[in-house]
Amino acid sequence: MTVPCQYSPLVVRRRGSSKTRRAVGIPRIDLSLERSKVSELIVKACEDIGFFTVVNHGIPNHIVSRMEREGLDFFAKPASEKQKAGPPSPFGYGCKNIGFNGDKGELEYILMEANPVSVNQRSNTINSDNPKHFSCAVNDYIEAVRKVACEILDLVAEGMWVPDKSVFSKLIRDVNSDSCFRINHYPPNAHLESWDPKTTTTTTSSPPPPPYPCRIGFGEHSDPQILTILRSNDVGGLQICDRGLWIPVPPDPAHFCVFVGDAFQALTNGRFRSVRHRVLANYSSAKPRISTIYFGAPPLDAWISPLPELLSIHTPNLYRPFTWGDFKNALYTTRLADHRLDLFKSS
Ligand code: GA4
Repeated sequence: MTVPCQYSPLVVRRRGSSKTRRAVGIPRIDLSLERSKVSELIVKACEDIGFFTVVNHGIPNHIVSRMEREGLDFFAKPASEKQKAGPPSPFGYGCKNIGFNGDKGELEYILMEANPVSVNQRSNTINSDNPKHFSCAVNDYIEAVRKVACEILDLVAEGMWVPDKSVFSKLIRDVNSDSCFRINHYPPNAHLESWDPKTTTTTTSSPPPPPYPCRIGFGEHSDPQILTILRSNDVGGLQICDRGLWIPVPPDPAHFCVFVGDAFQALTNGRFRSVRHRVLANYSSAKPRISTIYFGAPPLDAWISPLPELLSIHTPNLYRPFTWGDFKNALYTTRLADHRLDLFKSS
């Protein structure tokens, strides 16, 4: 599917002569600020759009850059090599097919369970020359990102004045947590990639102007888990949906994007909104986009029921009780864009 690639003038301003585009309305939260302020800002962002970015998160640069390098090395391999790690069932290497129900996207990916035993096993097919390199990079990265995810969940509990501050984080800290990890790789913009100023016959020194035909890299959806933490290189393409408007998220390799997932929406009885998002491929860069994504999920047998503090006669439970396992079963019978939580609404 091809979609218009330009930014909407309604939501993006150009500032001064700099080329940076700043989306209006995307909360950017500095985790080093005063704790009560940070928790207030996080709760507000989860309620307003279900999305924010964080800076000063404390994840060391070397962990992030080693992860990116391992990912890029894998995707640079010949197709026949990469296919040894696939097809995804649902874990493994995938190319263009997403899930089991016919969804397609302009990307390649690796999907795996976010625990060291599974990561170590899978690394043998991903980097057979040096599986330890890959598994260490992934395990260190997941550990660092999970820590930030837990910290954010504790801040949420504090900001909502919930007595048990670890009520959310303990779900993803659990040894049986069903969290997963994904590396997505989107192709570069072929128009820019093939443009070479030395060989061009035109008199201009700039590449062909936009709009470029953009393709869907990863189609519109909400994440099913509790919290998602995404980091990308400096290539854009991610868009979040806020009140029907698609808002581009300016790429920044130093920040992490945080998404409220469906399970968090249910745990907060709809007070938080899981954010719908998508990624456009062939966007604005001659470089591929690479993103690493941690999906924090509870154990399969954990109940996803709202905190009692959030229920009252005026705010009854919006969803019937279900376990994360029940939700996962429903997940694989649906299409990417489906509103899966609706299947669990109370009658
Ligand atoms: C979307 C979020 C995560 O990437 C993911 C995806 C999963 C997959 O790629 O296997 C799903 C998708 C995601 C939701 C609906 C089903 C399952 C593809 C798909 C069509 C890993 C997840 O947990 O749910």
